[in-house]
Amino acid sequence: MTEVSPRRSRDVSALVSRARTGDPRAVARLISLVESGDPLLAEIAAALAPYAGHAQVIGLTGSPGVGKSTTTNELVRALRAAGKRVGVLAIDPSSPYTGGAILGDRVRMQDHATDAGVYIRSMSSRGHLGGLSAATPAAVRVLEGAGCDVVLVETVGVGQAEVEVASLADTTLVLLAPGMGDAIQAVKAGILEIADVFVVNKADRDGADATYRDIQGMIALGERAPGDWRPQVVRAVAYRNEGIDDVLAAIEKHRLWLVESGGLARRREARAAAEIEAIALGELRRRIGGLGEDSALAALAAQVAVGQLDPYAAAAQLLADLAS
Ligand SMILES: Nc1nc2c(ncn2[C@@H]2O[C@H](COP(=O)(O)OP(=O)(O)O)[C@@H](O)[C@H]2O)c(=O)[nH]1
Ligand SMILES: [Mg+2]
Repeated sequence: MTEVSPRRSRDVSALVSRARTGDPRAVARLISLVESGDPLLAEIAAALAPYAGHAQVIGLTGSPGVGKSTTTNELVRALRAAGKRVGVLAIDPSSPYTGGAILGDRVRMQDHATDAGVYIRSMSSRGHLGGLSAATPAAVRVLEGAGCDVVLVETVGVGQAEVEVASLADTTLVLLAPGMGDAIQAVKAGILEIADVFVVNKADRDGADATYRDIQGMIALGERAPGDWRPQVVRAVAYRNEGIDDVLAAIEKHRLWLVESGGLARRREARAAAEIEAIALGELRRRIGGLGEDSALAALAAQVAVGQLDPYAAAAQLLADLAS
């Protein structure tokens, strides 16, 4: 089958149709297009819109080496056994498509390399035109469009962007491991607030009980209104496939809570709002342009620099010009 290189609208719909049948090359092409901020992005989004909201989106975050990819691999195995179609997005903070982490992810996830019911894709968190916060939801929509029942998004919980991405999931898992000071780090990085389920992985190691107690203690200190979700904590030894059923049970419990409390719709609306905002801000930035010689911004900057205009008035004028 020849590669469709979409230059025109009818190519986009052909590509989306092929992705709908689960054609992995069409899915790969669509994700590449959304990742690169292709001019056809808006058309792709329009073609995918009818399929939004079908997939359960699960985020996994935590420090490097804590066992996210191993856990993802085992979750994929369990979900496949349950007959689900699964998509995996591994967001990597290192340079695009190289870096040891992605190679490692590939190795750990290659159990599923020949399974047509699984689509695995690494995305770099660097160099996105619309930013990670725009590219990731778009990639999730591609996978939804391709008929995935569950989309797992693995992000390294180090930067704010990664935390934001994880928080855009329906259910967010935060992985901890003994002896990494992770519980304390999690609080510092604001990860505690986004966690629906904590997984104390590497429970085969010394200190797992202490980590488990630490995180339970921190959850107990958190303020919650009646009816709010209380984060679950489960132990796992991912590389031996131990505790994975407990992780899935906690995810399911959270999913039921989301449905019953109306939290699912709220989260998905928040996700859509963040997506719209990222796109609109990206567009604004594009329209304002750089400091090109003849840009409106450059002219205003010249006035502000010599005190002819204050920066607030200049910004107001810039926005007014954009609106007109
Ligand atoms: N001792 C122990 N090691 C594990 C466990 N789960 C994963 N690992 C190992 O930890 C290392 C990092 O795992 P990986 O899944 O790549 O972590 P990630 O960076 O969070 O994606 C690998 O060598 C795994 O084999 C576990 O439950 N116990
Ligand atoms: Mg990994």
